[in-house]
Amino acid sequence: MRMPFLPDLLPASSGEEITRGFLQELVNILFTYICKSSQRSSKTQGELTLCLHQLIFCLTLTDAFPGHPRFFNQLSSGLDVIGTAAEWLISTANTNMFTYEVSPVFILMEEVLLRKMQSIVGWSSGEGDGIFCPGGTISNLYSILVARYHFYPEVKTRGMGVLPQLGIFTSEHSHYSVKKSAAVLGLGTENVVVVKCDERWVRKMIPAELESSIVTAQEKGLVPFYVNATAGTTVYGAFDPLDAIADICHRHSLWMHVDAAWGGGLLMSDRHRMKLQGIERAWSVTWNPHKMMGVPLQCSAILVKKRGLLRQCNELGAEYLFQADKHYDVSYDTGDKSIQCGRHVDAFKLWLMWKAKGSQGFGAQVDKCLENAEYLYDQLQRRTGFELVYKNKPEHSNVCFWYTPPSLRGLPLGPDRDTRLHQVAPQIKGRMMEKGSVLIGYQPLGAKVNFFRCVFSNPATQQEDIDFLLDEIIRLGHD
Ligand code: ABU
Repeated sequence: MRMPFLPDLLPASSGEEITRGFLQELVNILFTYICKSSQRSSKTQGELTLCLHQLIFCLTLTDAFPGHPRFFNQLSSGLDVIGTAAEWLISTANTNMFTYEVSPVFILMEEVLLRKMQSIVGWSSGEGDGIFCPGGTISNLYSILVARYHFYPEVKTRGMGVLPQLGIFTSEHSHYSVKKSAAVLGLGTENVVVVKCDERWVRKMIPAELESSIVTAQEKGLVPFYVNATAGTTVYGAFDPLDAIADICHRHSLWMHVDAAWGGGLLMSDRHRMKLQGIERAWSVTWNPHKMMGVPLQCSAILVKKRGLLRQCNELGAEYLFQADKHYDVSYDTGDKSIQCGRHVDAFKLWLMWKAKGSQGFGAQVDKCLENAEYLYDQLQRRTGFELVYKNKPEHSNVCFWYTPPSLRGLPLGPDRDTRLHQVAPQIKGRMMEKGSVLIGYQPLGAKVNFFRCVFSNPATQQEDIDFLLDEIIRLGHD
């Protein structure tokens, strides 16, 4: 049903006043939302009512509020006001990132940002290319796509028939997007070789295991071409040993990708960037500013060391869009580097936040999140009923732990206790969601029964929120 006032809004003639009233009401609603979601007295999830009186329109949604200081559920959280303003501006501009002619300033901003990120990764000024794309999974997919094209450029025109059975290597704690990309690209998930991690230390890929997996795969007829190293695994926040992996890739002439979707933010911190030592040797890097740097979703980059490869791999030169005889330098028509056609202006959010905070501001934000993780780690060791999943100090802001309610504490270790402990985290989380007081994720992993994963990426979170989380788990974990 069409709303009765709709014909009066711009672009209707004389529509300015009604449009101004409508948008001002919307800004008030959004402002209320922002205030509410940052207040500790608000719920971390619950009903969100949008009432636009001018529209005689009310909508009630049930949703989570990732900007809430007690939202620990996802790697992306927080609500940055500058980033939000940028997103509003982008929506209003409603332009498209495929050609310079429709987005001249945003295209140049993207270029400036990509170069800055490449230099932070450690590539020299003559090196580096990239593009912003929708999320870490798509960035990882790009890395496999360009790696395959680098070794087998004829795949673009002649298809899969020209390829041998290619092998991809990634750690057992890497993100599932590596397997997903192998499926999407027709390489097959069974040709993704999962490399063992060090279980005593912090779940890093074991370089010797990588090397022996490569040799074994070759003996079985697979042709290795690509290794994914993870800088900041999703659950444990572990950093693979990048230099050692780079040595192996060099020895075997393999493409080295670093999935720094989660860990890339640490490059902004003088205190923590050495955890990514060796990233400069990667041939491609995934980095999600929408995670640790708090840029509003989505903002993800794929960086490729070899200039021109992305374009060669993906360009089709559709003549209605990418005419070669335009009056400007068509290398700025960056859209053909992408597998998309239309593309959202994600780079502007990062650009504006960088202008506002500077690199130091981002660094301080990252340091604060890691301090919060250390605080939680200390508290878990002091409090009764909590147990760390691994004992080492966290490298990133992930802290994984079990809570054992009083009724389970006397049980002997074994399958019965495990079965009951497995049910604890989902039950507590269910109670959290009903109450809306705090939100945290959980998962099983390998032989480990369900445990909580707390992640910090919201600069609004304070130590009092961490105390609250632990107290609330105890309250909600009653038998
Ligand atoms: N790459 C998506 C990460 C999902 C999470 O927040 O755990």
